[in-house]
Amino acid sequence: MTGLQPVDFTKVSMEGAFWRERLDTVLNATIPSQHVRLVEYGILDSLKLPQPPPPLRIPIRNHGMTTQVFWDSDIGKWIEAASYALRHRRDATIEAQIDAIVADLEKAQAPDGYLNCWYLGREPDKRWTNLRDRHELYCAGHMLEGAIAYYQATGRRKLLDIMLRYIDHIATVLGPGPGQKHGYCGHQEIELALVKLYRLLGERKHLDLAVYFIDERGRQPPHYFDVEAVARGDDPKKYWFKSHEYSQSHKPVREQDKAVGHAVRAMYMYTAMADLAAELGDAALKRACQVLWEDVTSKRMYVTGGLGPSASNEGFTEDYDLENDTAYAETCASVALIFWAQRMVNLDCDGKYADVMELALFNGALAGLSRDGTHYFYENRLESNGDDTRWQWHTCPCCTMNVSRLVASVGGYFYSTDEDTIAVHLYGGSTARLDAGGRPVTIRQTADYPWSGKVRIVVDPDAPATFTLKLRIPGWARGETMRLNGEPVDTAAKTSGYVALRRAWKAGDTVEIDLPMPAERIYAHPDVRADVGRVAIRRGPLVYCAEQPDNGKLPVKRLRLPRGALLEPAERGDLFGGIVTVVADATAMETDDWDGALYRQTPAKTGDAKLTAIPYYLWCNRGPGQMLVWIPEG
Ligand code: FUB
Ligand code: ZN
Repeated sequence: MTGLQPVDFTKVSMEGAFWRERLDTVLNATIPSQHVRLVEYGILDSLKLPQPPPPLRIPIRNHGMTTQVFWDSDIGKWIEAASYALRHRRDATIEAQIDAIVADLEKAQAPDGYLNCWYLGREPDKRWTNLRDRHELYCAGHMLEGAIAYYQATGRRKLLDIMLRYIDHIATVLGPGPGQKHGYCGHQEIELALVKLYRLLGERKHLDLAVYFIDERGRQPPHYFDVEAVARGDDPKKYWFKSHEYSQSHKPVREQDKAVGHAVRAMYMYTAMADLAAELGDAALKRACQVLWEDVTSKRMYVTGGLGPSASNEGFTEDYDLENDTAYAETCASVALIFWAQRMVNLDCDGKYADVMELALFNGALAGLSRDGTHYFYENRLESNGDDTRWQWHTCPCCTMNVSRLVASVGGYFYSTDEDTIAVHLYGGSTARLDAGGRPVTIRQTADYPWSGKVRIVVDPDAPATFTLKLRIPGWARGETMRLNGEPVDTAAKTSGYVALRRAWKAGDTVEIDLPMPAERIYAHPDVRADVGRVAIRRGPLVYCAEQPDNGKLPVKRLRLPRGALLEPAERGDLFGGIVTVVADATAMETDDWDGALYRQTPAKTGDAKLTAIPYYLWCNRGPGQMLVWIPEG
């Protein structure tokens, strides 16, 4: 495998207030409450086979699908999140809950290894007839990730063995051989799960299957999804989503240079491509990832790290089409962008990837989870009229467990290593037990990140050792300083966003980094029509928004931020357990002299106002209300 290796989250203990709070909330509230919902909504019952299937809980919609088809994936994702929780602390209740699921899966599994509870329960003779829409392999991928995580947490193999049998079955049905279906999943996911399995067990057949799915995708003519549509008696021209761009199967993956279609599918696929580029040293796959990265981040990403403006395809549309009040920006897409960014940073150790990983983590993804840990956003608007509310559950609960598995394993995004390097990608109070080429090293970060950019890092190798410590200087940082044992370090000498300190490290060596965090204005490219004449506020890694509860009775949408107004950070111990807000002298458009007119010849008068902005990820925790990320300027 080429490049850096990520450091497992179990090696990084989160101690700083910010991540400790989010992590404890997810462990104590989110993951247990998700199990309650899986029971309440009949999702776990769907594993209890054989039995006559009850009526659908979620009716078939006009595109011929019910999200109930992929309930197995929701269960797999919960097992994964819950298993990560177990690696923080064992919990007999959670283990019993997972074991009960495993017992049901064991009973449900067909003698040939097949295991998809939708098909086994409802359409037993239609297995593998609609890879395009029906998520069979997607479900297998998530269940496999759950099985790997549970095995790693407890050493219990039953679920892993069940899934190994299923994967063997999949490899007999699908593949390049005669008599096999030359198909792949309409919703990518299994590819990255198979790479995880390969990394766990080292069996080449699992990597080969991932390679097959990636290489076969988009090969045509004929297109596999059209062939299977005809075979099941459907007209491929009547495909609801019209184009195979929806599932990124419109051309072979190495030829793709634009991020198109469904955003979560795209991100999972790019993640697997980057994984395979690292495993195989495949330069063409790596190049495709780099080209797609530039496309996504230079023309198709929200300032929050959200992806996909459109609800109709849950994904990408046109360059610079980044509407705010209708933004889809699914939580899953930001979570999956973090996965992809992590793979890219390990391929190249370039800070531009870590910058986006951090952006999506603190903004697009975290916004998906409420402060109490039991309410969610699926769509992440960047502007609200006050009609958005967080929900407790969803007919499509994919985002809930994506955000819990992310937060439960957040320490895994902080570091990576190779035999001679420890790279620090993220900052935050933590203690990490790492290994630089067989030399054990403890790294302690003391920081009040993301509220302050002052970070103190103590490096404690078990025995003096020579290696390179790479420290990321975030792309947003200006005027940063660094000291090593009190001596200034020239941060201008950084390469690709990282300062590399190579030396014989000894216990107690200390690096102090100061990343000044002024609140600053961000402007969008002029072709982002939705943001013309508007400005966003960012401080460090956090994007801010103006939300109604902090801005009095005046509707937030009437606020304007003058170009010259000072943006002042303000510590607010009374809000959300202690945060930094940004305040500014603003103006507000007045309406009291409009006398009911809709139009008139003169613009609205403006009066003085005060603007208070909070971190975007915290919005809509005090009930619905107006919210703006992009504030009109002037
Ligand atoms: O289709 C499975 C998941 O549900 C997708 O990743 C989400 O976008 C939602 O459609
Ligand atoms: Zn989702």
